[in-house]
Amino acid sequence: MKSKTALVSGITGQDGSYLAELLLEKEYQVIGLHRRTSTNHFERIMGIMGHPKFHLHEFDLCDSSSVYNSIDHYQPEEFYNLAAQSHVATSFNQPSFTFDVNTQGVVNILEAIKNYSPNTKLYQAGTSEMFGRNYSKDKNGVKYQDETTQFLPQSPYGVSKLASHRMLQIYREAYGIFASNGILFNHESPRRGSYFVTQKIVLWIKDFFQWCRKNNITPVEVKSDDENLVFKDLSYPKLRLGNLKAKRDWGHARDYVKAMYLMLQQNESDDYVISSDTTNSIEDFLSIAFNHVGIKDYSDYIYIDPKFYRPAEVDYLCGKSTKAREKLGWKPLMSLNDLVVDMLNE
Ligand code: NAP
Ligand code: F7E
Repeated sequence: MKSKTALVSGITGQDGSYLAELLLEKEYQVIGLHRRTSTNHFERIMGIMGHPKFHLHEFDLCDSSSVYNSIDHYQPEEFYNLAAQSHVATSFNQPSFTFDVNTQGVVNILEAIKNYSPNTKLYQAGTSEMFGRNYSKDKNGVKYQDETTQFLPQSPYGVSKLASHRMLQIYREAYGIFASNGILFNHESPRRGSYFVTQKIVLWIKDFFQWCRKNNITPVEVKSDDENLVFKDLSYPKLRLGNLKAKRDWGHARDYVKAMYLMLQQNESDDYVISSDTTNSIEDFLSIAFNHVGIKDYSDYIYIDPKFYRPAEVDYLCGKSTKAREKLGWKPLMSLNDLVVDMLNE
């Protein structure tokens, strides 16, 4: 039987790398779409480079001709659009660029599928950021977000993703294209970008422990001054963070890419929340991570830097993924604790 072909944009990112591994296990031919960069950015996909069913194809989501040509050329059974300007804080500094990639880029894909490859099934990487400040409440007053919760994005990133979410629904209804929106809550892994808060915390802990080892210092021996940790005449900068009160629903990226795949195996396209259905603050994440390395109280090790506060914040995210669990048969296998251990051990 001829194997299916999947185009995966954002192949050099966290999710692209895990999804490609999953699809290769399922014997797909995987075409990884990547943009040209001046430095090598293939770190996350080194493990699959050279796989006989894996190929790279140069493309930029903002260049409509490259989007049209790749879809027309490969006529893929499935297209997973994971490419994005994905950093929320950056979207406040670069709102136009964020819209070019996250919204216009998606319109480019939809138009290409409509005109050149109408049987291609599309997955679009939507986000819990679209809920922004809004939530629903269950009968016990517990706050959550699911597919019926109204969107109220709080960032240019959230708005750009909401526009593309709606565009998929319109193309689905107007032209009969198979186009499914994932509404994914935060998912992390050892491959998470270093500017996201979980990885920033984990990398700081690793670097600090390495510095301690190099200088024969026991990590709990250091003293705290305002912005630094000090030991005799040595000093090490504290972990600088912004708002620690925000709550996030964190899962493991390896679990979440399975949901993307399952969405495209259905007979009908639809929209699905994918989440762990639990919520924790940045403070909770800090406690778990520092506890794992033997530090009971993290407070002396961090410095609150106003630079990392956002102009507008999303305070509370907690998904309810009942629909995905019932219709797709999906459920996450890794807890937050498992995730932290995996990130620290890498
Ligand atoms: P990521 O690690 O930041 O990866 C983003 C990818 O998009 C990178 O491969 C990047 O390429 C590529 N890209 C950016 N602009 C592009 C352009 N103009 N043309 C082609 N490629 C471009 O993001 P992720 O965490 O894997 O997330 C995957 C998707 O899920 C994103 O759309 C994100 O917005 C969405 N999402 C993520 C989460 C989460 O918690 N991780 C939650 C909900 C939704 P370079 O390597 O060249 O930069
Ligand atoms: O921030 C707070 C920050 O940047 C989480 C993306 O994958 O998930 C991600 O977006 C929280 C926020 O993720 C720092 O204010 C405190 O409240 O790790 P983050 P995010 O903004 O939730 C969604 C679902 C996506 O779709 C996005 O693509 O942590 N925070 N101090 C900090 N955040 C960062 N980055 N750096 C800090 O120093």
